[in-house]
Amino acid sequence: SEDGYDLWLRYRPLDKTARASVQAQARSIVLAGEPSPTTRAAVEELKRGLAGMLGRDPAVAARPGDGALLLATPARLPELAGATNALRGELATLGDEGYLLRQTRIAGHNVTLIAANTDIGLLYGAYAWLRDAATGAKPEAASAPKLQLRMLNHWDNLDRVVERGYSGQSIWDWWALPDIKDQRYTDYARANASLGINGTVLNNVNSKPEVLTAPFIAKAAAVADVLRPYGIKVYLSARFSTPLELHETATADPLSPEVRAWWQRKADEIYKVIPDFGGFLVKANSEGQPGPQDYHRTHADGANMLAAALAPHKGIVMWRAFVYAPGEHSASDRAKQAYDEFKPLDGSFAANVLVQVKNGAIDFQPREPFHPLFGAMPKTPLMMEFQITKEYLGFSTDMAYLGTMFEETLRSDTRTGRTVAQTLTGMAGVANIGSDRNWSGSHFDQANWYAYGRLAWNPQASARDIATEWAALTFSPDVRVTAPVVDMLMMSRETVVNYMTPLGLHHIMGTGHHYGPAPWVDNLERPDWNPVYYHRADSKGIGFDRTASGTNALEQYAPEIARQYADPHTTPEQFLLWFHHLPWDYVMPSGRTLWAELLARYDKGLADAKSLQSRWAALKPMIDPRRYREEEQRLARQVYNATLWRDACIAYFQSVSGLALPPGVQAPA
Ligand code: GCW
Repeated sequence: SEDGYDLWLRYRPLDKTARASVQAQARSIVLAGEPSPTTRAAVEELKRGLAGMLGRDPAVAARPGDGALLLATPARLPELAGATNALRGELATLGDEGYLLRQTRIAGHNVTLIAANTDIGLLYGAYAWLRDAATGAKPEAASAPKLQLRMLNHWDNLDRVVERGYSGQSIWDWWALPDIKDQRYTDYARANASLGINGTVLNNVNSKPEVLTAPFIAKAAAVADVLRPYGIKVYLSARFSTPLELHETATADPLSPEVRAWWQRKADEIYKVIPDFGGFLVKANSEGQPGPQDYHRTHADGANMLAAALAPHKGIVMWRAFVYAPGEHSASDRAKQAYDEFKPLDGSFAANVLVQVKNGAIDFQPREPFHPLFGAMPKTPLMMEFQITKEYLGFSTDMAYLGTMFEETLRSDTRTGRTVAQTLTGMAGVANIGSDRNWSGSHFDQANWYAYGRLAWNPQASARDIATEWAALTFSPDVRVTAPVVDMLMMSRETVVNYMTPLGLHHIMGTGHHYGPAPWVDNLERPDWNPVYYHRADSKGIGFDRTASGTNALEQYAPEIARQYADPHTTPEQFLLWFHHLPWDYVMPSGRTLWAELLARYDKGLADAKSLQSRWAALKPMIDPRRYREEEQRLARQVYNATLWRDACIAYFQSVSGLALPPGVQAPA
């Protein structure tokens, strides 16, 4: 359909050549052994996919014949266990979730084999085969996830309002659950399983005590039942003061025996109804949330107490490092707080605790240098927290493909012997999913969900390859569509950076909504709520000095980085004003003054937003009318937003710098 509900699982009719090849690979679908809920999901998806791509219902057979698409694990098919050493050897390296696609001879027949060690591996393999079929790729692959935990975090409240959600209400209908399980939950599971997502936190990190009461646990259990066959575990965000607020304990002190016993009982209660419950995600002592520091305990004390309650059931705690509170850091440099609080705790977390760190030290800005905690906590398993929902990148109106942004962070070299990606055990993405027909508000934003999932499976994957795959699956495999769509995706995030926060500027969005520009705001109660805190522009210059002459946040990075970035001339231009306060006449590599460069960037941002719009217009004959129109409207709004950003920022910075606009540039009306 053209409403976007099918996401990248559209299974549109193939052209003649592709059809012949797919037909030859799948004359019948054969599952070796007895069906399980997971293999049933795999076979159903293959049937759906083949029916769509070939235009007729595929045969399902009990025994392999020539041309069968065969799903098998060694346990399901003794011939597979007896297969060539090469095949067996390869399978052995793929673990519990990997899969292998191969055209080979098994049990006396030429088959296309989807092999894995487990049923969930078969499901992932089925999705991979379908992806190859739909994009014309050869079904030859062996793949296993590089990260253990591949999570979505929903910031969904129980009243279905989604914090920073721009695509309708929460898909979780808490009122109707547990009796009524919307078909959407199944389709959600399919979409996520197709990417290899294996966990989901159902509720907002700004959590409520009610979440952990029996009625809500029953509702979460109903969702878990739907997601289980797809390999997706359910997790909940737990409010640290839950027992106290439910009036079941007199304190929430993590060292109090009464509190520890309460959490233990709570964990036992949850596992009775959700036997494979994943565990808790916790936001503590941040933005007004309760936490162990309220009792003069550390983050480790708090996390370990919950971890002890979950450990007997194999559950985990994901403890967030996004800590941001009034006090010394707020007055000097908010960017330093997480490192200062967490780095000293490295080595003191229980084995089933992971520390979940946002990609950057401020807050999901259009561009941030990687968070200094990556590489700095070698004794603690870390999760990357990315934001898929575009809180600071124009919500679901502005086009901004985040694949390039995720890739930039993951590939950053921490200079501790590892890239950021190599420091990770898991990844969490703050979901952009809502009840809108197309799930993400904008069709292009589906690409961000997709790219997140693909990178969680393989953080070394290329953002461009992922974009190409997504465009082929979502619009058409025709290169006349994919090439221009991929070009748009690839330029889109830099476009947003340029018209919002070029050269390392950050957090100059309107406080509260975070949508439009407000660099002038300076009168809010807390210093770090004010955009002026971040850009520090005055008559002499602009930028945040995070070197030794300023807050020295730079010292939180490995010495090589700290040394390189101490000098503006060797600081990457994209982070210049993140680390340095520089005079307006500072000479940039382009030969322009900083002031002229800033203006040029804002101009480029606007010009590129217009270019996105005209590129889309050129695609009109190739895109179905509904999706064309829905994005056309958004791209027009994006040009408006870019104009507003450029004009407002230039007018404001000019009022501070007192500098003239260069010849040819007109003062904004
Ligand atoms: O990005 C900021 C958001 C808050 C959010 C917080 C967090 C869930 O503006 O809405 O709260 O971060 O990550 O905890």
